[in-house]
Amino acid sequence: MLEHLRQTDPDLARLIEGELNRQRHNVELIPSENFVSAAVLEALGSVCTNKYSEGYPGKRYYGGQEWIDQIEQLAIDRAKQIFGAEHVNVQPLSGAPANLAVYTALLQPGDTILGMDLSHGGHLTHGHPVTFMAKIYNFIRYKTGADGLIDFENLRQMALEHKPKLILAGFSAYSRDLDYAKFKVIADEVGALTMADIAHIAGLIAAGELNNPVPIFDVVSTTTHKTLRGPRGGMIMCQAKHAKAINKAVFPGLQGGPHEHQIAALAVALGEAMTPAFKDYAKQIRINAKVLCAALKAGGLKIMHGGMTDNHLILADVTPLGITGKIAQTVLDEVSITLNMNTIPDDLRGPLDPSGIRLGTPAMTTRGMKESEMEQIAGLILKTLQQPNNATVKAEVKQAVHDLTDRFPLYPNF
Ligand code: DSN
Repeated sequence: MLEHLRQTDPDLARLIEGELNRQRHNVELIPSENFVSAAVLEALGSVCTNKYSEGYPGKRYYGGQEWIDQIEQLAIDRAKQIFGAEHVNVQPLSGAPANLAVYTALLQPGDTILGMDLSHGGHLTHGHPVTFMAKIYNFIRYKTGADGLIDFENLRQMALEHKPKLILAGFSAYSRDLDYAKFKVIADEVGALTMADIAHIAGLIAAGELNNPVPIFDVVSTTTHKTLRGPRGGMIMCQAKHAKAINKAVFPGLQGGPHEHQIAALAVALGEAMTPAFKDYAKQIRINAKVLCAALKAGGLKIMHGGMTDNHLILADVTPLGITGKIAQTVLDEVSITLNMNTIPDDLRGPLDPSGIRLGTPAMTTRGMKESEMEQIAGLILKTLQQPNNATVKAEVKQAVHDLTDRFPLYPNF
């Protein structure tokens, strides 16, 4: 890799090699990250980046689309088959633009959207006041209850009171599977449309490991680079009756020329997601998350959302150990273990120094790690967090992390 870049731009080549080495030697636990295959990287770095192709397959505004049309159609067809979708748009540049496109397609400015509160597991684009979307639409937010699970009674009361045009199911920091039928019943009761944002769990749904909202919801948005293990990007799946509105919202409503190199790489990832090996991968992600979760809980971390995980991620309160999420993230960075600090439901601390950490298993499962490695990683995390100021302990942990990652090579042929 980088054979040309090393010649033409050694400064940049050195920086990319630094990042590759970091990825090789770190235990990567940010639950939204993953390692794509070499085949996905090849498609992403392909000549498709040279092409403009505003429009959709068979209906473009520029000539020379005979190959690009087939590439985009292949991605669409694979996504339709995997998720059982009536219509798919693969052009959103990432998750936030995909969500904005859904709102643009289905709603008018000022309309009400009922989504999940950020500190309870939702996402910024589900209506956090700091987003531009929150200036356009009237977001109201449901929360989790005392048991750590989504409080459907409260959600229903909010829906009855506020009569949202759209009810949004989805999260970026919630560790349980969703009962989409329950959302649908409430939405039908108040005449709301249904949207799911499956950005974190698309790969687990693709493999049949988690419930699939696509057959019963109006629209489902996702990113393509998390558990789905594709390139950075977004995708919208919807019922046929919304197809025209969704397509118009993405282009020309919000975007210009699609990134066809990214769409080509998505086609590769979707092809991979159809294989038995990917099903095994998704199953192992969940097994690994359960093992990691149980070991951290046994070590004194307070696990949110009912004390367990159904999916790939874990949200844990680290304050029982006498530290904050920021301290945890910082000291774990020092020992080459990467995760992110995160607020916990109704956190009394702020997002820049919250009470919790969020971690997950997609990336390390891609490396081939299984239950015993998860036990080991949990032990290394706990050892570090129990003595965050002990330099000897941190040196030992860092060495153990490097020994562990060396046993599971990343991109061995580069
Ligand atoms: N940044 C992504 C995550 O980590 O969940 C979501 O946007």
